[in-house]
Amino acid sequence: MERTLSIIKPDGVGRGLVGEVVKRLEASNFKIAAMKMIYMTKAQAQGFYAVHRERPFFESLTDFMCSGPAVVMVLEGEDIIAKYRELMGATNYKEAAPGTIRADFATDIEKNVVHGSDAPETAAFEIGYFFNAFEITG
Ligand code: IDP
Ligand code: MG
Repeated sequence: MERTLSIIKPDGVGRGLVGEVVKRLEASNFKIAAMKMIYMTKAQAQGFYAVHRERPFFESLTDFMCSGPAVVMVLEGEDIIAKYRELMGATNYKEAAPGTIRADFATDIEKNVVHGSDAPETAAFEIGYFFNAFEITG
């Protein structure tokens, strides 16, 4: 049993893709254990993406993440980290497999609609960053 953090990024929310993404999660039988809409501050985005602070795209990425509301979710299930990353597709939508969320909807390597944790340790940090235990229905 594993948990992962999913974010529908501001481009996804702004373009009206919340329903589409949630539909794909449910069609894959992924359990949504928590969900809410947030509007990140710059400091919150910088803390969330702290691992990328030395990367050239950090400033632009953190501006993007606080450019509008986002939907954060906790997904739960066996091997859910890998399964959700497969449903999302590669970071660069041009390299994402056909039928994945990013291949179908991303417009840019940065504006790629969704986020998903990449390992159990990062998932634990990312879930705790946005949710307290009472908000996760399990
Ligand atoms: P991931 O979201 O697939 O895990 P990461 O390498 O962790 O990809 O990068 C985090 C986010 O930073 C990406 O989802 C994307 O929005 C943005 N990003 C990654 N690489 C680049 C880049 O080369 N240019 C601009 N933005 C990037
Ligand atoms: Mg990542």
